Amino acid sequence: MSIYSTNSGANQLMSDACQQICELLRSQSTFLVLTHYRPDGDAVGSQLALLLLLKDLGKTVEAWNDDEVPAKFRFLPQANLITGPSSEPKDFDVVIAIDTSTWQRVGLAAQRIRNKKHFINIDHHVSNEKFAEINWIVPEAPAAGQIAYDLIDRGGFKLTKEIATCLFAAISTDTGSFSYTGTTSESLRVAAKLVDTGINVGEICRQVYESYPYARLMLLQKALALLQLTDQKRIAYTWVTVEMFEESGAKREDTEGLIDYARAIEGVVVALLFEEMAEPGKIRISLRSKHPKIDVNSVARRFGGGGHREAAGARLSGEPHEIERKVLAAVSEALAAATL
Ligand SMILES: [Mn+2]
Repeated sequence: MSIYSTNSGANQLMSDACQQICELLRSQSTFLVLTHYRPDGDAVGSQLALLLLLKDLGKTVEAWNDDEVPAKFRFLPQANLITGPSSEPKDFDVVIAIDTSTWQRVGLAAQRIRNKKHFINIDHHVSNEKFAEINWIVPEAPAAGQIAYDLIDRGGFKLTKEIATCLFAAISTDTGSFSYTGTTSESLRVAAKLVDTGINVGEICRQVYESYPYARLMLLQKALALLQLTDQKRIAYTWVTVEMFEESGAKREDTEGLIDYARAIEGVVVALLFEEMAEPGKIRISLRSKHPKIDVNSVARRFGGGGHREAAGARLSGEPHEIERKVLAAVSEALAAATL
């Protein structure tokens, strides 16, 4: 019984997708598991869980990412099996993308697939473009890892301690340690099942949340120094610049979670982080909403991005101040329209 099964037609469709995916996992031989570049905990955890599952099923499986596994997730079982994309195009029976809202977000990997017989897309982003042949999109799941759990459960596959470790890291990070609005009783039930396999919750959380490099703190210090409040202190935003990365020695992956400091300020409804990319003129924006009436996914979509109602992002090109002005105006407009 699916944890998402209801009598609605949409859920019936999803459940069919799950069934089709289970059949392909059993019947096919060679697999490639992909997720988005700049992977977060949910991306790495879900990707690894599928890789481990397929290995346990005796399949030939690869997992690629344009970017390295962030240091704090390298403790995950067999994280070293995630490699860069193959230098030569390769054939696979099945290509799976997980936690990836658009096919473009798998990056270079897309160009290194020659033939694929089947194409699966498993995701929880409401903005998912349903780019594959089989699309299993569950926007109500707070983490892709929770959908991966459902797949294992419904498929009758073995939930090993290694897989459970990956899924716990995935769900824990995407729910803000089971604290964001999207966290449901199902998330907690799934977490309980994962803990039942004997995983070490304390150790996983210590690795993920209490093992930050000192350089990240130095980057945070610089970002907090630039923090601004606007719109009757309902919008908090800050910047991380190329210069700040150079001065602090922090890596790109170290920006993960920085926005939470802005988000956590009393009275703040929307938090924004502007990040200057290495490529000149490119800015990455992250948005967080603390109010159910404010949908930052729709704000991000105006700038060619997307995500979830409470957490979204986009990449823009242009002059930094001009981008800041445009994006803040859009957020301000969303606040005014919501009449909080
Ligand atoms: Mn996710």
